[in-house]
Amino acid sequence: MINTVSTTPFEGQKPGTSGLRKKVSVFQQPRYVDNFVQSIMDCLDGTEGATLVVGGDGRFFNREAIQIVIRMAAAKGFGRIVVGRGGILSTPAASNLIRKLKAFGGIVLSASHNPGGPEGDFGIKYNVGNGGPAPEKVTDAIYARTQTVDRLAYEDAPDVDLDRIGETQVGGATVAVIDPVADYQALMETLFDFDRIRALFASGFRMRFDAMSAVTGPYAKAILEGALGAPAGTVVNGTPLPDFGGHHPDPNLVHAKELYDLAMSADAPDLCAASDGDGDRNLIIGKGLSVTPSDSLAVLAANAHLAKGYAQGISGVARSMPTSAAADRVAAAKGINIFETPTGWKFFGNLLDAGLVTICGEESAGTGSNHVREKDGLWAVLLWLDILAARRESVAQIVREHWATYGRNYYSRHDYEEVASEGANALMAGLRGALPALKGKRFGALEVANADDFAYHDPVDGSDSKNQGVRILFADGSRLIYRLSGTGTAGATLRVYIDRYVADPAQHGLDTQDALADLIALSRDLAGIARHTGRTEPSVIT
Ligand code: G16
Repeated sequence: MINTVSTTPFEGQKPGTSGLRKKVSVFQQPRYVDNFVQSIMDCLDGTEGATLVVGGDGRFFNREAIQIVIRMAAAKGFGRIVVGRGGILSTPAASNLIRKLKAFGGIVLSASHNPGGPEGDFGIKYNVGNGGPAPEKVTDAIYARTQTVDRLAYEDAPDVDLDRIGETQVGGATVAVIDPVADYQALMETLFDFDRIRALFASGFRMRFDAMSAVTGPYAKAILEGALGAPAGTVVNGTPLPDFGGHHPDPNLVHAKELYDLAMSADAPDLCAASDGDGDRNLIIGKGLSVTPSDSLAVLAANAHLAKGYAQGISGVARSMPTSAAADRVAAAKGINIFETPTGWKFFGNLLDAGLVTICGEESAGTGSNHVREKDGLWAVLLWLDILAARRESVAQIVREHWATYGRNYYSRHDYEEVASEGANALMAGLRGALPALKGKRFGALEVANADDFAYHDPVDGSDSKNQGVRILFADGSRLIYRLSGTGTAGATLRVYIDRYVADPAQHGLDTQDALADLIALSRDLAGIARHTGRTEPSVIT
């Protein structure tokens, strides 16, 4: 039986860079989740009897939200609702299941790398049938619906036992609770040479994988310690906790500091790696050398052919605009496609579907390929492992050789988190206003070759996305980029991306912040960061 109740819209249910993200307390308001999920349902046509994949990163409020999604999806007429046991599905595993099961779509409950627990963040994201995040035209339609939604429809049924593998009936829908790891692991076995990686571990190769008490624990334990024979204890913080153990599950040098310190110590393992809340980001650190996400993308693109899943070569690479141009040089050398898209994994979907690119990546610690339509943290770690197993060189050797071949992009992101929105908006408006006059201007040795607000024309569906970040491009190839984060939940986060290309190998050994010092100083002056935000230093440097 379907129960219908009336509702009134909530303000501000606009999906950001990656779905709707808010404080848990906001989502806990009666009807808040329900309104958003109903708005998703109201935008879907042809769901009768179709399959919906549902899962999340195990954070606080995951289970409650899943029960609401199940009742609403059943009322919508979905025939099969596939849920990961315990409500767990990493974002890439959800993407894989949507594709494998030819599902209509999926709902992923996660606020990714944002902190969890009752005081933390929660999020809901809708993925379409290709397994990827809904494109802007879909998220715009969902947002429009949230402003008019007036009725909520639920199948009248008790809660589903999420911890027991098996099937239950909820109205006309069969709810299948499945092992969240098995299908994902099977996919990884098709891409990588597990025997070769097993031999690497057997030869004494040491690794630490920090799952940050988030979703990748079960996946990493099964694959690294199980299938690949890495010693027990290789995976740390491997049990998903509703509050991520009180930590910020963001695999960067600030929030994974302990891992970084270990990698820089005398007793460092050969590889240190981490993933985030929902398992789509990755951090790669070799002995004494941390690999920037932009460099990691370039190295993976240059070496992917060593893995069996990419032995035929890759068709192209896509990177988000703020990501350094390191991958562009690999694409140029290989004579393959290169695309520059706005920030947000959703912009890669069409390029991957059309076969124009095989590998994608972002400066925000995301890398992935056409195996799914999300970025994939563990996939990136396994590709690195497979390359290390094939080359039998250290991470540092591989990266230094890469720089010697292609040149080095010194790259850093400075985040000014939780600043007042008015100041952040005024800063961006000021920059936009200054753009026309910037061209040709000199700042010391730096000359502005071009300055614009990035716009993207999707070559596949012809859509246009404007105002995607202010770019100041210098004559020597250096760049300063400014944008406001679309994933924060409090105030505004200003991101400043600083990029300098250095071809000469004799100059490749500098400290990154030193190599960028003049650009960093200019980034603050030019935008009036202290004046607009009251901050003289960034809160996070990656
Ligand atoms: C999401 C998006 C990424 C984006 C990142 C940061 O990642 O999927 O494409 O690069 O946010 O976005 P912003 O700079 O707007 O905060 P995740 O891992 O949070 O889902």
